[in-house]
Amino acid sequence: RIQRRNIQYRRDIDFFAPKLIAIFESLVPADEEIAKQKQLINSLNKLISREWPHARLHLYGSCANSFGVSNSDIDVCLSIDEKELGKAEILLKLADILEAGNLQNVQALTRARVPIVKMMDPETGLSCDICINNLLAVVNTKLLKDYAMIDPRLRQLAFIVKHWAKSRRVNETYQGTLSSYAYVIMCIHFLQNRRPAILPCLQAMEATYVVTVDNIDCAFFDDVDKLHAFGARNRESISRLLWAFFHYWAYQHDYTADVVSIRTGTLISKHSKDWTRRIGNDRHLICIEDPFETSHDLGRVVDKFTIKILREEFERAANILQYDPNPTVTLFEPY
Ligand code: 3AT
Ligand code: MG
Repeated sequence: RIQRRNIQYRRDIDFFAPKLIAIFESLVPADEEIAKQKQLINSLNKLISREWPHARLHLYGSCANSFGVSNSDIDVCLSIDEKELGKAEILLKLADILEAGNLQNVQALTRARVPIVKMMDPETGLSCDICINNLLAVVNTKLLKDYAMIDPRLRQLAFIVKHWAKSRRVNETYQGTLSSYAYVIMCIHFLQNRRPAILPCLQAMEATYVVTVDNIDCAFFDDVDKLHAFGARNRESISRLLWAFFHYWAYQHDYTADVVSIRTGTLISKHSKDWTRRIGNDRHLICIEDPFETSHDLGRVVDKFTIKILREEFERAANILQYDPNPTVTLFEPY
């Protein structure tokens, strides 16, 4: 199936760049929405600190990594050092605190893969999920946010790819397709590997941010203000990049041998990670290494049926961007 086709861009490839930018802009949340999220976190922090003075809430996921579209749910992590209580007990107590604080639809899902409390704030209308001590997610949120500040084309590309994935229903991990987090990592990897490169590899640079979370050392260069001109030598438009992204995943990526790794900034081999065969439920049919939990393949949810669906969708997108007269409409047609 690997065709390694080197197709030339259509000659008018840049004509739809302004349309893509307009789509990106329509997806970015307004400042008021960001302000509402901060307001909610502040009021929740006050509620919680009465009961647990040392606990703190962190925003993570798309509301904090700068890849969130408007009206998405907000992801919150409670960091708490409670020796006596187990996670489930903390969640149940948290649910009580929130109910007493007049939050609505409070539900503790203690047996989910990632146990959370769900709730809705009637004042702002925002829904949020609170998990406990998932600090690696807080650190990977910061990594994604730092990458986004280096070159504006990362956010543009990732918003459009996420929008495409939602429209085509290939952003549903419980159905065997990829998470938003995985798509953003794929975009970062892609931009690290343009020539000239559009993004550096922050984890390969001198570390200015170092934390240890769950025995994993997380270290990367985070003084990204110094990198704002990093991608300037590459002048590719967003339409060219989107075209090349889908061409890569449709026709060039070697699914049998390669692992996408933003930690190293290059492709690494499945062989080196022992990801060449199915182990338990991990099938490794599309391999995307988590930047910190390096034994974690973000593609593990993909099975022999959904890999076909994904690859057909990559091909569909590549062909639309190559031939369709109205690519910015056809690309997002609902599945
Ligand atoms: P949406 O806008 O909600 O679709 P998101 O960025 O919030 O996108 P997810 O809902 O997929 O992304 O995940 C929320 C955060 O949880 C993102 C990331 O910090 C963390 N996360 C998600 N999946 C994983 C994973 N497999 N491994 C480690 N961290 C993850
Ligand atoms: Mg989310």
